[in-house]
Amino acid sequence: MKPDPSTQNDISFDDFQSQILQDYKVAVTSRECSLLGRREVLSGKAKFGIFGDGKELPQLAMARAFQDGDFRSGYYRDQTFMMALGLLGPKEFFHGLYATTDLVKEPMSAGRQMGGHFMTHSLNEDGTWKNLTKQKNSSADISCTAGQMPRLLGLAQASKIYRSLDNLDASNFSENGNEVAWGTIGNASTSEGHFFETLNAAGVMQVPMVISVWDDEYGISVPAEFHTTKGDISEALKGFQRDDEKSGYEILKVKGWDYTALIHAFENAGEIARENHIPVLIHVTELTQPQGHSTSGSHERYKSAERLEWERENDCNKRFREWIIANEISTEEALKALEREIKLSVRAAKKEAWAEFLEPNITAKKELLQLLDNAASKSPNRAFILKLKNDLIALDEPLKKDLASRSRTALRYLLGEETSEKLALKDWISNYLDSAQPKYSSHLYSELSNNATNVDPISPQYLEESELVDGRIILRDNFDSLFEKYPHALIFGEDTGNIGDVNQGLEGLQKKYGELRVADTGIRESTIVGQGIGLAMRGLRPIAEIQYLDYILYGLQTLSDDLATLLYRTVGKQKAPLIIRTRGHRLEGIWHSGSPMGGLVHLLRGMHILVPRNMTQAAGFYNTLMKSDEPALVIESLNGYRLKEKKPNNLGEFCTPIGKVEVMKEGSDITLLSYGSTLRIVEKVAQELLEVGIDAEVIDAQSLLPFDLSHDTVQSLKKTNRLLIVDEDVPGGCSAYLLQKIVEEQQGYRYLDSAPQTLTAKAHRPAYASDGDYFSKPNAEDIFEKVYQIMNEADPESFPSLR
Ligand SMILES: Cc1ncc(C[n+]2csc(CCOP(=O)(O)OP(=O)(O)O)c2C)c(N)n1
Ligand SMILES: [Mg+2]
Repeated sequence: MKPDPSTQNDISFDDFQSQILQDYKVAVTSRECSLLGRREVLSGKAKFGIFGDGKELPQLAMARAFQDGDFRSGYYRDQTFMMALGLLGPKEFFHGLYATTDLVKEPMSAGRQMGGHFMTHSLNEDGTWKNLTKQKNSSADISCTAGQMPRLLGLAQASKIYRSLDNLDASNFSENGNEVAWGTIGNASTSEGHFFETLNAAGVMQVPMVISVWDDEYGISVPAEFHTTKGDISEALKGFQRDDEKSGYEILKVKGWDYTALIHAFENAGEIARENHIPVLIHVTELTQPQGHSTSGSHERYKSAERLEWERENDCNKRFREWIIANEISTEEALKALEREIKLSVRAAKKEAWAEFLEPNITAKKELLQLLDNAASKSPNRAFILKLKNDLIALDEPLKKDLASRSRTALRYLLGEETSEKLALKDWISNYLDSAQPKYSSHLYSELSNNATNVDPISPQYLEESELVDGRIILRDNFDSLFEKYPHALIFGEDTGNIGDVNQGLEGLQKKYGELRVADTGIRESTIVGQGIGLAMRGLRPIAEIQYLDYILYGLQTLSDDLATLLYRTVGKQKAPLIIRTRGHRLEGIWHSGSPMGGLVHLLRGMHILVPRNMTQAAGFYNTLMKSDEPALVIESLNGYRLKEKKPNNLGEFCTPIGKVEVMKEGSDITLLSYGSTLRIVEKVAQELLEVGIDAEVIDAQSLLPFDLSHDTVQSLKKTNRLLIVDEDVPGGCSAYLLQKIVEEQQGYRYLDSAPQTLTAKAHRPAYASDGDYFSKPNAEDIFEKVYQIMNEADPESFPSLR
């Protein structure tokens, strides 16, 4: 019986046959990589392994439906898909497993990510965009299960935006919005909120997204009935199915070992999504895990003998092979020969990769042995150094850490010696560390010349007759200028569109720029963030609004794990210049006056965090960020929208510098550093302090990440010799971060005559109403008394005790 090629797009039987054999070749290659990969981990050459075995067949089908310009947002099982598209070969696969730190050899992350995390390069060497419509794209994976989902929404929505807005230059990103965003997720991970949130949002927005669920009925050791209602995700999601009256999803269900059904399903899904921008869910069932979940344990511990037997019988590669033979596409002998050949070539690739991984270390080892020998020859501690040398000789397969650790230890035996041999060793160590460290630490922020901290500051300009207006008017009119100036800019969030945000900073702008550029969203913070990430990865300039800072916690996982790590984990090969706009600090109550800045500055390294004191400064930050290409969080002061500010006449142009503090009042007795809403109180108190003879210098931090790049704060300490940091975070929160920056990094301790101190909110959340605020956050009297107390301690005669 010959298989019927009629499910294909009218290809000949010969083509159909060679397509099948090509797919089989990839399936076997991928499987062989998984099998050998596991052994590499168990033998200690690689640290951890998680592989795509048992999921090969559906990925081949997905690859066949995937077109240039499309994007994948998937997870660690997708090696076969990457191989089928020619984006990953066996040698790169093993380089990934070993963590080779060379992006040419290990294009998925230069060893920063575990194997099984995939990406393609969106950016050229100089940071400019590649033409993404001419390549197959994979957004960089993250390990957190379902963490790939929020981003998928934005990747899909970008096609909709490009199809709908016609004044956009889409040349590198889209051809009439014809690109599909393909998501993959494990069955158990569909239990995560991110999955449901994304699913719902994409159904509402009707974007070209195809989500494939690889269902192997387990999430590590836990079977389906613990994860999913009815133990079956497509069954549970039936209400999402579109019908004649209402739009929704096309939901397909297909068995993971059924080649023709898979090809058919993915082709069908691709067409529906691509042409009509209808989201599709493909539930791929009956998949297996031939080697268990990962190298961390064996599945024999938790699967029954029957289940294990079923998995062996229904292994998708095995059934594909049987089908090929039964349908006379090839013969047992021919397949055996092919499999033998593949085995040999994968083994050879593995060997080559390991040799290439070791090669620089072996070279460095030779150099180091010579240097140790030289140093030992002149040292009274010769025996100890030679012991280190011999230990090193015994290491046939040295890691960088072996070399760094032994060479640094050797220096301890050379203490007090001043020979040229010791000097040579010292130099070698410094050079070695200097060249190794960036391989692990570069690209936390943009290393390009147009990065956000390099944007030239431009002051706001005022005319004599410039009017005083509510702060929100400055924001609104500045956004208006920005949307005019940047056709790729768009903003969205809860209540952002129709009413122009809850504080009317976007009043009237939806009418002017349309519902796609100034948009309302559902209440779903993590996919608001993900939407922004995906849009930004496809060349748009999104501003995602989180209604209140307190609710950023819902989006924090996506911000921290995905956005903040993107440039780092791709070594600068992908970027998402997303601006998060939110409002926080002082207002009222436990969930409307939060200022969890310590948490944010720690969890969002890789982003800029800006805390403007007023709306002019805020607008200036947006203008600066739009000129660069880095992700940032801008926190507007909740109680500042109705305060009067003078309206600049260069809206859209003036730029607040990032990483620069501003001295608000000069003084000689003490430096008061603050930011956001609290800064206003500090400024007021500084005036009151003058009345008791204390002349405080007041500094606005305004940019927390990065903070004070030119070290201006320590200049102030040189003058005042005293430091108080005031904020409304918890004790030991952001104020402790600032203290570390000033005292340690800027070496402020050298100039202090009093203990450096912090004044913060109470450790609990702020209580409601004016009294709640007074007793929860630092108030004017607290600040006054704290400063006075510091002065009293320093000079009790001039400043007798107050309270
Ligand atoms: C947020 C999060 N929780 C837990 C884990 C640990 N973990 C890794 S894989 C996994 C199971 C995932 O199962 P499933 O989604 O079915 O994918 P499969 O590995 O079976 O293909 C778990 C719990 C994780 N990586 N991320
Ligand atoms: Mg699973």
